[in-house]
Amino acid sequence: MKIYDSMLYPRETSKRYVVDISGLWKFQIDEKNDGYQKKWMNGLPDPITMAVPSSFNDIFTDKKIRDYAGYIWYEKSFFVPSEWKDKNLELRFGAVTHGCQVWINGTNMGTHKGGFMPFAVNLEEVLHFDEENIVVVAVSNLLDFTTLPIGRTKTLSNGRKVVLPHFDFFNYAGIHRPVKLVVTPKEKIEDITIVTNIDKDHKVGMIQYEIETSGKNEVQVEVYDENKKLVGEMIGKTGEIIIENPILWKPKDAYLYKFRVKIFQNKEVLDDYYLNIGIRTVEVKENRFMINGEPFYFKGFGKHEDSEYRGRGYDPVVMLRDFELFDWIHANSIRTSHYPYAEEFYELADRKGIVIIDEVAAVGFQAVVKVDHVDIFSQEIVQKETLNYHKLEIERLIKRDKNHACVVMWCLTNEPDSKSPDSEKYFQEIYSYARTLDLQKRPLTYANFMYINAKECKVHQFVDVIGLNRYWGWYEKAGEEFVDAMEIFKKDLQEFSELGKPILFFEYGADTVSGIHKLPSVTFSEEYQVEFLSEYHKMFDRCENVIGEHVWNFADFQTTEGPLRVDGNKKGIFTRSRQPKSAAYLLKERWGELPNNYKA
Ligand code: BDP
Repeated sequence: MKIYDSMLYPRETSKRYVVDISGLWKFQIDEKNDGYQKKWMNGLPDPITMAVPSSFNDIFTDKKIRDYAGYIWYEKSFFVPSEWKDKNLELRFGAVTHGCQVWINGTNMGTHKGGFMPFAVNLEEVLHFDEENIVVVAVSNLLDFTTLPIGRTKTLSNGRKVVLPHFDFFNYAGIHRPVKLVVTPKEKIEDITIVTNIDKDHKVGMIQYEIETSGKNEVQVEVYDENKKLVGEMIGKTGEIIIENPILWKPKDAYLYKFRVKIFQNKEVLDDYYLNIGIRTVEVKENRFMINGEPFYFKGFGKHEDSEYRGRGYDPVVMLRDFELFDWIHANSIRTSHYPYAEEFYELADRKGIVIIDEVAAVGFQAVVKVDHVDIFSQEIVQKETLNYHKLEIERLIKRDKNHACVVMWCLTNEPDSKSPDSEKYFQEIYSYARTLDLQKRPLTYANFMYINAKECKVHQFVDVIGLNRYWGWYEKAGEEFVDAMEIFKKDLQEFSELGKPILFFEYGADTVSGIHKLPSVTFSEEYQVEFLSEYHKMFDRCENVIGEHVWNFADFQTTEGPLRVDGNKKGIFTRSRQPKSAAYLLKERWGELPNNYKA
């Protein structure tokens, strides 16, 4: 196989090397859609310079390029020394949005569908050692009913194609995450699966593990504590390691053990790899979400990977600033709305004790706007192709993120048209499939659309935690009618609580243009956002089943243009440049006071 999913995070160890080939690449837009025919895979004819990782869109001043729909091409040269001839060599892409085809030295390596997951190409048969190698990537940003997220393409009167996302974030595209040359031994560790457990008194921690390697040699596992002291070891590809008096991984109080795996042949080490793992348990018990046997209350945000110029491209500076702000505002959790984030985000969340609800890019199932009055779940293509692809993306997500202590729940869709009769069989299949994949048996959730109430919704029956996205008082009865909005909200919440499951607010918020102040408040002012959130908090405090609050959104973010959007979605508690609006101080105060086990 020349192109394949690559879920183990690339790390340097005594037996592995990683060379980051991100930076400045060659770039060309395929405006005439003839790059393939004109053999651009052998080298771009008229390239300009492009940053990797980044979205290409916001680098340009030309609107036609920013909004371009179709193929964009990237090229880069790299070298590999002949000293590495006996190694396994691959080029690994953290994520390319939304799909691509890759060539190495003119050889077609295959295609990858999906914009948020890592994949690699094997260089073995195509590489020129000690000479220049060329990688060319043709990237598509097109959307349809079988992509995740879902959208469509529209042709304007002048013949130009534009993408019509069925979702409320800009359709950024490009090589969004780092590209790395990964050098590993021929016989290597392919996969590790960890399940941790603790006894009732928290005196004994258990680490069950399964390791896959590409060969037959013996595997040795060592567990080190944070003082680098060896606290457990074992020989064999599967087993259980007992840790006496373990220090547990807790929200905002993380502790990580180093789980080191080596392949041995006689006394020689063939491969060496490690994971940073936390010992913790998660489960839903009646109407509570338990971490380490104790009820947990979620305080935090739905977010986006979004920042100026970079668009959706990974940037460690932006990521670190975001984590700094999570601490400042006393947030303990994040939902990776509306797609899986860069792997580095989860590594840091493990370290910082930020709890993650990990979401697959299944957004755009037409609850918000019924384009052309189409009931999306009644489409044959959706029930077949999209369903299978949705399952594949869940499988990939769980495979990539299964060992992160920070990940406590999987969110398998955002705001689908769950009123549609055909949504029921679709999601029955999705949820029952997902339950077979995670050995940690993490709870499953979804985000319900506000216009589909508890009686109409056909999805909540399949989940462990009901996620609600609510904008009563914004899209419905905003401003002076707010009191009436709260009456609708009360009834709506009451009906969902009667289902007896835990309820997590995944979205609530109001667009707020930073700097607009008005007394008394008006919509879009900072005062209105503060009042809006305060009224929602009263409802959450009164409802026994509410186990958490994630404000929409952490920061302002870019969307498609339209009359409801002022240079993007302005529901951020922070501006797009990560500075606080007034509501940030309200949340800081509230969340500083609410303990992690609020409502225990
Ligand atoms: C919900 C979506 C989210 C939007 C938000 C909003 O889940 O992506 O950005 O509402 O309208 O429909 O602000």
